[in-house]
Amino acid sequence: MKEIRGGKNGAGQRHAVLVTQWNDFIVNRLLDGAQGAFEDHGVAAEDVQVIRIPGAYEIGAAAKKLAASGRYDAVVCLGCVIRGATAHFDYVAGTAARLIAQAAYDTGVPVIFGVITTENIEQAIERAGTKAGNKGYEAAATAIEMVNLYQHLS
Ligand code: INI
Repeated sequence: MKEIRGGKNGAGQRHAVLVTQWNDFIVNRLLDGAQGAFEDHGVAAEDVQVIRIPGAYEIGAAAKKLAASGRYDAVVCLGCVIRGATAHFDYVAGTAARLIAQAAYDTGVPVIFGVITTENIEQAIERAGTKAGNKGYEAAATAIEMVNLYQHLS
């Protein structure tokens, strides 16, 4: 059997990182994690463009524009949606997840879902560099691997 795998070397790759301003005390920790992953895997700091965006609801459309621009090999989406008392959470989180997937599907560029969706603030903290790892690190490492994988697939 033969196997294809993306690999973790990000040297020469260009990444866009979309970062929400909502829940920035959590999301900035995700961005720290993403930065750590880029450093660990050889992506140069000048090849990473951070873009601040209002909320997770806006991420999908902006991600599609960035992915279609030809300027980036991948787009990493970082955000945090915390459930409140109303159905707002479902609309915001659902739209973010759906449109991020669609941006990747429509453009053929890896668009990575680094948006944490939690029941409460404690769960968000756990996923932003404490008990449950750092989802920003995981998202950036996934982006690097997907760029390498797509080079093998096309
Ligand atoms: N946006 C988030 O990124 N996280 C949230 O938890 C959140 N809550 O709870 O409402 C949130 N709302 C704003 C939304 O993403 C849009 O910016 C807003 O609805 C304007 O379109």
